[in-house]
Amino acid sequence: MYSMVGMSEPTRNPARSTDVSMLGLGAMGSALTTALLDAGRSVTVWNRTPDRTAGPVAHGARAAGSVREAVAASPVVVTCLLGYPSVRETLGRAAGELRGRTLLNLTTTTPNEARELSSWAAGHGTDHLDGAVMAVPAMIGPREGQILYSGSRAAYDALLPLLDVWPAGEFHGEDAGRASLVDLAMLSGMYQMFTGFLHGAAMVASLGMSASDFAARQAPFLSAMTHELAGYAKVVDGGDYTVPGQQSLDFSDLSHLVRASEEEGVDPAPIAAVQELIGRQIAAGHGSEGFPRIYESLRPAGVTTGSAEGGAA
Ligand code: FVH
Repeated sequence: MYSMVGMSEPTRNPARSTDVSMLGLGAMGSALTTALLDAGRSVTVWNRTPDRTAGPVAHGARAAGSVREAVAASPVVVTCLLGYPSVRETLGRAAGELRGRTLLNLTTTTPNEARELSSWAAGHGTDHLDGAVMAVPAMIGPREGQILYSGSRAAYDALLPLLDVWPAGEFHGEDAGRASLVDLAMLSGMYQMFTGFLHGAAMVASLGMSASDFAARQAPFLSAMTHELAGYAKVVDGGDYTVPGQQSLDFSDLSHLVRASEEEGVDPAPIAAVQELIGRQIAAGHGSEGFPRIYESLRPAGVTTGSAEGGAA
């Protein structure tokens, strides 16, 4: 395994050397550890609450008594903790042990936090790869879903045989923040869809329609509507919102949806936010242009889209 990641064996405590050290045994860290063990990898585990090491140890993992001991035990250190502060706090306790090892962070962070972690790791002689897990714990063993990676290409290439026991990986380039950004952008769409569904379910509650009834109608409708995404994307990438055949912003006025929500005593916030974006573009004189024009109210100034280079590396 050491030759696999192109590293020498750690000099500290070689008798306890393992392939991977997993810091964090929550739902996700435990699932990742189980997959590694099932694939025949040796794993040292550490968790803030030591009781949680019992399951992985019964499965064949070795428990470390401290973060330092865990980091020293393997050439590859994986963090799967709550958030960025817990990663920095935990690794900070073993900073002196990190030199020459590879750090794979699978904790959700913002893009800038991932970049900051990368700089911090480099300062401690550690190659850093960041991963965004797009799967729930139950999907790890069956290799469903996906894990996006960015950061050190050398680390990604060297770790490939190890990463192969988890859901399919996709490398997004050497900017450590990229995987996180793509992941969070995807989640933004998902949460707004869920919120839209819950808002609709609240609107029909006065009819006595259960949320389950509504979900049975909403799911196939939303599923059919996702076919529109590619067309919207083409207009956005082309930058011409006057392309014929689109639903115009004037036609997309949603004030009746806002009023209907209010009539039902339902907070219109989710749909009112969309209406506000439409209104801004209409007020700016773009009412005859297509619905995707609201992208212009959202995109960062000075950044244009339309480049195929924006995908995975
Ligand atoms: N679970 C999921 O479906 C999602 C899927 C997408 C990616 N996420 C991210 O994965 C990270 C870990 O998530 P998790 O599901 O394992 O989370 P928990 O079960 O809540 O476990 C949290 C672990 O973090 C430890 N921890 C918390 N704070 C600290 C701290 N200050 N210092 C050290 N460790 C800390 C906690 O330890 P303990 O409470 O057992 O002592 C757990 O090991 C996460 O970034 C998700 O966004 C999962």
